[in-house]
Amino acid sequence: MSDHRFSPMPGEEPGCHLSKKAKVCLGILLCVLVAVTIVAVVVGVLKWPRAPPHREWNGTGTTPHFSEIVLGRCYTYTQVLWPELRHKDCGQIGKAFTNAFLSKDPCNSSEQDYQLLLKLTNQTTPCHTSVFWSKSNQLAHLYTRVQQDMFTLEDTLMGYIADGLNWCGDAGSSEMNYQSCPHWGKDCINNPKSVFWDTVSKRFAENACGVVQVVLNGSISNTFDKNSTFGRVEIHNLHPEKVSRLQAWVMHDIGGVRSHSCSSPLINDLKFILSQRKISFTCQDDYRPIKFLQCVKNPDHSSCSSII
Ligand code: N1C
Repeated sequence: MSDHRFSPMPGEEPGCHLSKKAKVCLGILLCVLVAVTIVAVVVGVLKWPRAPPHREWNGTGTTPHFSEIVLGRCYTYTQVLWPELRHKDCGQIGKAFTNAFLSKDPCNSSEQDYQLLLKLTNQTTPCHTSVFWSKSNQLAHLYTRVQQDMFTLEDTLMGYIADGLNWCGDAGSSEMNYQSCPHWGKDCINNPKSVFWDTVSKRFAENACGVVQVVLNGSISNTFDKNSTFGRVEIHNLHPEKVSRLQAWVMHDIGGVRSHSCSSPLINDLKFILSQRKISFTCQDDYRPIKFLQCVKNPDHSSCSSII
């Protein structure tokens, strides 16, 4: 008969036949193994190839939650404000926007980078509705907010999405740089944001037709600046076959200085450029509908009591 023993014999240790010495050795071996594993894990974590840190620039970094803001603004514009554009694919637009600058050298941005984004956001606005501006951002937008049939670039889908945001990436990383972005003057001119505004401003001007308007700031020294986006990009991209006239409104701050008016040589420079481009030009100081808006903010100023 076979020996079916389930309990140890007297004096025999249950289930284990190792000597005490062997057990100590095994314990030490186990400890060494655990220690080696811990060291290996720590070294592995420390030496794991991590994305190199972003370069440091002099400009403000990418706006926090950039992608979410772009997506939210796109849906607000296409689903709420202009439902005739509800067919626009905001997911694609968001991707095209980030792909335009992610994993790329932020000092080597080009018009080409934004071509898909431009295509996805194309939009036609009626003739006689384009409003350009230079150094008069707030006032020009107050004007088009009241005159709802007029459009600044920021009243179009692309301008609405990007207005006030910052963005840049890095050639060595697929992430956005939230710390800093190249500054136009201190780092490089071909940065993603400057190239973007030049590119979309060019398209905005190319698409304009009929009588177009520009709101200029007559209370600063560079009322018309040949190096501004308006002076450098937009006036040179208006199509004379489509644009019959540029109407300038030279606005002066309420109670502010009058640095330039329609009769200033600076405004003549603008007139001259347009005459060369075969576009007629008219100019008016302190256009009443816009002056009214300035007066809403300064109702007690003496210059506001006589405009009605
Ligand atoms: O350089 P600017 O003005 O003459 O540019 C304004 C001009 C407008 O007519 C717009 O169509 O160019 C277009 N444009 C914008 O719409 C825009 N939104 C925000 C140009 N720039 C725009 N920004 C930012 O303001 C951008 O960062 C750019 O550098 C400034 C230019 O403002 P500006 O000098 O007063």
